Amino acid sequence: MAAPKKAAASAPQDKTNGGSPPEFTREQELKALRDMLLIRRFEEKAGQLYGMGAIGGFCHLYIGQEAVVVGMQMALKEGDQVITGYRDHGHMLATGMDANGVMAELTGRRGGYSKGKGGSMHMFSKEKHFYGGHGIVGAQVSLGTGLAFANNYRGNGNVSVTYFGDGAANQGQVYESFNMAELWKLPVIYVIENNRYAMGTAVSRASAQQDFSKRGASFNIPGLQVDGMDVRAVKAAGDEAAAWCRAGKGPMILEMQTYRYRGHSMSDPAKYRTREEVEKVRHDQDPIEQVRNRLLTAKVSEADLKAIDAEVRDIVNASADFAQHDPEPDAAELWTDVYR
Ligand SMILES: Cc1ncc(C[n+]2csc(CCOP(=O)(O)OP(=O)(O)O)c2C)c(N)n1
Ligand SMILES: [Mg+2]
Repeated sequence: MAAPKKAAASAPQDKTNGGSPPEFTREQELKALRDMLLIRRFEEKAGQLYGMGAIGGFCHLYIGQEAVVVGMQMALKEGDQVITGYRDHGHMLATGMDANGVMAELTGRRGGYSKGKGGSMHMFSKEKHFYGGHGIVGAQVSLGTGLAFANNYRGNGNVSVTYFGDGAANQGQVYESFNMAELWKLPVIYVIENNRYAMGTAVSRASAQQDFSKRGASFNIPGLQVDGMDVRAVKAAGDEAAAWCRAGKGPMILEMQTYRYRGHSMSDPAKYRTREEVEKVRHDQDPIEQVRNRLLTAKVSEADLKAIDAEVRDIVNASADFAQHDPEPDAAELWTDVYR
């Protein structure tokens, strides 16, 4: 019997990011800290406003996962697109979308990205190449593949970064998309944010193959497992995947091993895991503390770090203020932006 063919010989299949990732420059560390802190504080504020009743509907917080979007964004260039599911505020802020517009959308106000009519899961920005914001689990995977198809057709050199969760990775349309993406060598980075749970279901209870970097193996799509709590490891993997895509080699999968500190959504009491489990990740692996500690070791002053804290707090407080005072959309807006 002939020996089985090795899948994609030159592809970095099965490679884990062992050892230390490449160091960041001081500027990169400071930028990563600032951008992750903005997401953390924004999400904390959104959680508060939700508790006060100022935000209604679904609201899924990204706290704990910040290094994934910030590291990936550092690997992208202008024109690259981002698309994700409903845990999306961090992705929006990372692409440079305005905190006021995101927070005002959460509170259903006129100045929100969808004029207050979309809410947490449905925001878009053509200007920042952010394509949503999708509430149907896995739906963004075929759409993100379509973005890559368009890039390929236009020959514009842009990459589509398509984020989805460990739970979404079990959806059928993901594999239809994988097949076409590899067949047509589409420039798409599939970022699987493995935060260990899909709602209240642990990965071990729902997934036959728990190494998500191998999920493209039968389509010859290479994959990497990445420490998604270390922004440097994320950026390095993002660089590799973007170079792979831009060289016309097709898609790549990045499994980001990460963790969400909060419940699935604001209404989740999170009884499926222990408080100790959350505290351990927070204590040992927090993505923001990792950068802060490295900066302090590199003798960046406490005052410089406090200035970043203050800048971020100002942006977030201003967004909360705006989001509570901006008027609600006019009733006539019920008839705009809808198919009828
Ligand atoms: C097609 C579909 N099935 C089920 C749901 C309900 N649902 C919402 S989120 C979710 C879990 C998804 O988990 P995961 O992909 O790991 O993403 P995470 O919430 O961890 O970011 C489910 C089952 C849905 N929104 N859409
Ligand atoms: Mg998950």
